[in-house]
Amino acid sequence: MTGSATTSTTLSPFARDVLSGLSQSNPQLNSKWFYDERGNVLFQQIMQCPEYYLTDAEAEIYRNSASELLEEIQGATFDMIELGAGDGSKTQLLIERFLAAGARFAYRPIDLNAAALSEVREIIGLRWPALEFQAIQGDYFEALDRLGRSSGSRRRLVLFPGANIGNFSPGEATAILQRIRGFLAPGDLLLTGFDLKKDPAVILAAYNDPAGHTAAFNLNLLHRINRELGGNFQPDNWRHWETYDPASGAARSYLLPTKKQEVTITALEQTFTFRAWQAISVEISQKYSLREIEGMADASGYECVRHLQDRRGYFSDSLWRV
Ligand code: AVI
Repeated sequence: MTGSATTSTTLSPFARDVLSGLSQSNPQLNSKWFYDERGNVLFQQIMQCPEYYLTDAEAEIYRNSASELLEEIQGATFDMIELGAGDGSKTQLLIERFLAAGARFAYRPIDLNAAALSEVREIIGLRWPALEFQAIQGDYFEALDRLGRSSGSRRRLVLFPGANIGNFSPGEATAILQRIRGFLAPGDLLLTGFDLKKDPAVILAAYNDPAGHTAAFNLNLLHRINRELGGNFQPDNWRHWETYDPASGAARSYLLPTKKQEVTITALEQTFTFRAWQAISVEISQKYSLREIEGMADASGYECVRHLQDRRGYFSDSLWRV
């Protein structure tokens, strides 16, 4: 890959990230940019694929774990803060069970996607109009900043669902979990969804569904660059490629050009040349063992209280306490 010309205009965060990612000798794009309007639709389709076991596994855990969570909260009034709420459907399983058990709590979902949050607001308003509800639009830490530090007078139960933590390297994940801890007080709880190490064939199938939803989701990033930054990627000349390393637990997605490509991105005033089969790395989906999760709790300043798992042992929502 080679770049030519320089850019002097002020770039959007997306443009800046694309410029720095594609300028590296091993080019990369950050998976956080997958989620434009089209990307959100494609991700919903992935979550409905039979091969993508993560969503059902976590829903099963949420359906079966309300009483264990309430046991740890010990009757306190609490704020349930959700990082990356999406459509909130899994969390509604918990809310339903918490309310049936007489728990006293407010629900405060955080998400970048304003449309998803207003859908959640509407559903919660219809199903449980008396439930204290506050949707906060923004990235996790902006939103947590707005909520302020935990006073300790009202417990916090922070949900970090969906194996979103897996989209960061283990080092970055530890730093994020440490940072979340800064918003919590002793006794507060964090429930994080981790996808577990398992049969590599099961993992590879989840990120390589035969219907092609995952390929379309990843390739949408090239379309997004074309749409928003005036790029001329030819997505038909790129292939989605998934790998899984059972030793490290890293599932990685790449986009590979099937022949040499010259791509001009107008907003960056740059032309990038990709050799045939020169990979752009686009996503990590890190898998963990229970021991690694416990080590991460330790390294980020929590006590690991328990692992809540689905019956197949594919996924763990691990409960940590400050
Ligand atoms: C959002 N995140 C946890 C998903 C995952 O499993 O890494 C994103 C995804 N990428 C491809 N399929 C799903």
